[in-house]
Amino acid sequence: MDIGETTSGAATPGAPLAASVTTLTVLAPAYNEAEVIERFVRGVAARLGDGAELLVVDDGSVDETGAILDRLREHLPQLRVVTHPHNQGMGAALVTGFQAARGSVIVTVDADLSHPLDLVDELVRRTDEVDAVFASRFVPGGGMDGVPRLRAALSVVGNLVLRVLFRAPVRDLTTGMRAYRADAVRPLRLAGRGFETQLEISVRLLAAGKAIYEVPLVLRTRAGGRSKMRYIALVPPYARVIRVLLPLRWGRRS
Ligand SMILES: Nc1nc2c(ncn2[C@@H]2O[C@H](COP(=O)(O)OP(=O)(O)OP(=O)(O)O)[C@@H](O)[C@H]2O)c(=O)[nH]1
Ligand SMILES: [Mg+2]
Repeated sequence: MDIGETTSGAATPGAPLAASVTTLTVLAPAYNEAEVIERFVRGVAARLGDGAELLVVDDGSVDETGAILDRLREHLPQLRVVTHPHNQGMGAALVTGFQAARGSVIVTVDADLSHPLDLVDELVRRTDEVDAVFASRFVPGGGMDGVPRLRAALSVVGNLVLRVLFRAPVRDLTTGMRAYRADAVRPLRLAGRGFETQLEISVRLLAAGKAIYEVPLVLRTRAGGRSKMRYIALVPPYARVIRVLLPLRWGRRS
């Protein structure tokens, strides 16, 4: 499998070879992922085709994540790292990544190996037809494997409520594994800084009339390290973002 292709200019005899164009950015937000980041980076790098890049946004990690990325960068030219001096949140890292990405397609994946890297190819391919492709736990064939019960239950119920609230024709509004056409996601003005940003992106894409397609995802539990998800701390930012987004309910034109 080969993720990403290099497109070059027309093969006009005698013409200089056009500089290769990056077509794909795999974008991973990472915060204190020292236990898994090397396995993750090597796993992605092994699958990247020419002209594709892996962009890790290290969001002020205070463990060895930054040092490991520095070392890996020396011999993995496809790896790019953007570092926030202080932790700003997963959504803030995505916003940084969307602006820094060089690919015309951007695939977001968690850095904890909970997302199947073999799915990246299919997500990218489907962006030929639609603006965004979500890897969804809640379409036939999708699910969660080994994810703690409370976490799984919250995801199921939360997504059900959000879907009804926003009248959204998308089943997994909060999934972290997605492919976007860069020109669809980059113009979004995102207020979220944390995990709630995934919901914000979903709703803003729909409100902008963008087409979203879902493919099944079996989410695994993280391969190592500690979860950054704090359930109680999620409530205020989710409440804030829901209040901001409600006027954008899908199908409502106001
Ligand atoms: N840049 C950035 N990334 C973060 C932050 N918090 C979490 N992440 C990353 O976002 C991804 C998802 O975070 P997780 O802690 O795995 O959250 P989760 O997937 O909901 O929960 P678990 O897999 O159960 O831990 C991982 O790649 C994290 O490293 C943050 O504050 N900043
Ligand atoms: Mg995770």
